[in-house]
Parts: sequence; C-alpha cells; structure tokens
Amino acid sequence: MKRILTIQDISCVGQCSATVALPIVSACGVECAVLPSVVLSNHTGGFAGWTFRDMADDMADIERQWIELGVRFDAFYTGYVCEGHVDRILSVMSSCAADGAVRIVDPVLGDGGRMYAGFSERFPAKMARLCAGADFILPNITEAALLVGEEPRLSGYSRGDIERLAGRLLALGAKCVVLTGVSFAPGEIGFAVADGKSVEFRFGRMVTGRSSHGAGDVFASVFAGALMRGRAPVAAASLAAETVLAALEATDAGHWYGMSFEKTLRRLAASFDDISEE
Ligand code: PXL
Repeated sequence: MKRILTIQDISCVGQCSATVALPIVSACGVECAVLPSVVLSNHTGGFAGWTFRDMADDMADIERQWIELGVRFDAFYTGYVCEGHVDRILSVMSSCAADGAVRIVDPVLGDGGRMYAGFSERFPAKMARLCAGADFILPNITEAALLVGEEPRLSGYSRGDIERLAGRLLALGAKCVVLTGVSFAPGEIGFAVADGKSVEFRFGRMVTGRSSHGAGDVFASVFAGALMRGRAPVAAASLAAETVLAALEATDAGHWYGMSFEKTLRRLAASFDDISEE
C-alpha cells in the first residue's frame, strides 16, 4: 500500500483540510499520515472567530524524529499552510522522501477573487516557492492569479486566458498544473490539466445554492489518492471533480460550513474495486 503524508491544518470543526484528507485518501486505499501545520477550533470561512495554534515548532521536532526513525513517504500532499511552514515543508519533502516520491501542492490561498482571512500580501510569493518543486499543483482560478502576481477576476476568463495562466504557472517550475473552477458557459464548471505539452479541459454540471466550502480539499484529496492508485492525471482529476459534484448534491441547502462528502465515500472506495491490489 502506498503512503501519503498530508501537510495541512487540522480545523477541528468544519469539514475541510485534514478532516477531509484522512477519510478520502483512506477510502482510495492509500495510507494517509498527517503533519499538522496549524490546529484551529474551526476553519476561517464564515465562523465569527477561531483559535489558531501554529505547529511550526512541533513540525521541526516531528521531522527530526522521523529522520531518526527512517520514516519515508511515497507522496506529499500539502494544503493550508502559512508562510513560516514553507521551508520546513521543503525540508521534510527531501528528508522523508521514498525513491521517486510525488509532490502534490494545493496552494491554498483564497477563493472567489479574495485571499483567505489572515494571509498577508507576501504569502503568494512564498507559496510560489513551494509550487516550484512540485510535480502537481492544484490551484483554483483565484489562487492561480495570486501565484503569478495577477489581480484575481471572478469571471470572464476565456480559453486563451486559462491556457496563458497555466503557462505562467508551469513557468514557476511545477511539472503539471491542474487548474480548478474553470467555467466558460453558464451551468458548467470544470478543470484544465496542463503539462507543458498539452492543455486538456473537462467540464461537468455546476451545482449552486450549496456550501462549497472545502471543495478544493475534497478535490485535492481524491486527486492525490487516485494518482497513488495509478490513475493518470486527467483521470484522477475527473474522479476528483465527480466526487465534488456528488458531495455538493449530497449537502443540504442549510448546511453552510462544509460539504457532506461523507456520503460519497462508499462510491469513491468502490471506484477502485476494479484495480487489483499491488
Ligand atoms: O478549505 C480551505 C481551508 C483550510 N483550512 C482553513 C481554512 C480554509 C478555508 O477557509 O480556513 C483553516
């Protein structure tokens, strides 16, 4: 069984980050270890307040211990982290890497044209450093714009704009870009996968009127799990998008702080039934 290390916060309440990654990666049949960047009482997207414990010192202690034990990971999947974590993460990604370890970076910065609460204007440039050494980066459109120093737009991106944005993201150093939240027509939303040779687009139905908080985390977790189970990048991203759509549909209209992705886990696990165990 492959082993992923996910590096992101634990939002104790809120159906995002580590509380999404652990069950989803596990449902894909991949072992999921966790290195918490921050422990919060709840996420920062809509609650009136939150506690915030920076785990930077513990991250350093944990890395030292893992080096002592010889712990190795087949893949790293990073999510919500802060400026002060980036150098530590780059260090863990080299000190605890199995041969050929895959680096997947979800550059969590913001959504809907805005940066998340608490991040500074300097942060996107630091996140770009994490992206530089990644095999895969999974920005939404807002994050993509912030990473390349552009003003995020809420809409109005053409196919050419997305291809140019993907090209600028590849120029940061990432080997493959999976750009999410791409939409050219009403009622449709999808993603673009760019690897420097081609840009592939896939679209599905857009669901509105449901909380989509944590959608990026569901997408990235399925993508990471599916990739480790041998799916090609476009297939892994398609499964991720299908899971987000199913989770949105499973979420009650009044459930505002996250998505009921739990209801999709059985189907997600079943989608790997056809793959014989290595
Ligand atoms: O889902 C992204 C995310 C992760 N972690 C924390 C957040 C958010 C988005 O708001 O606040 C703490």
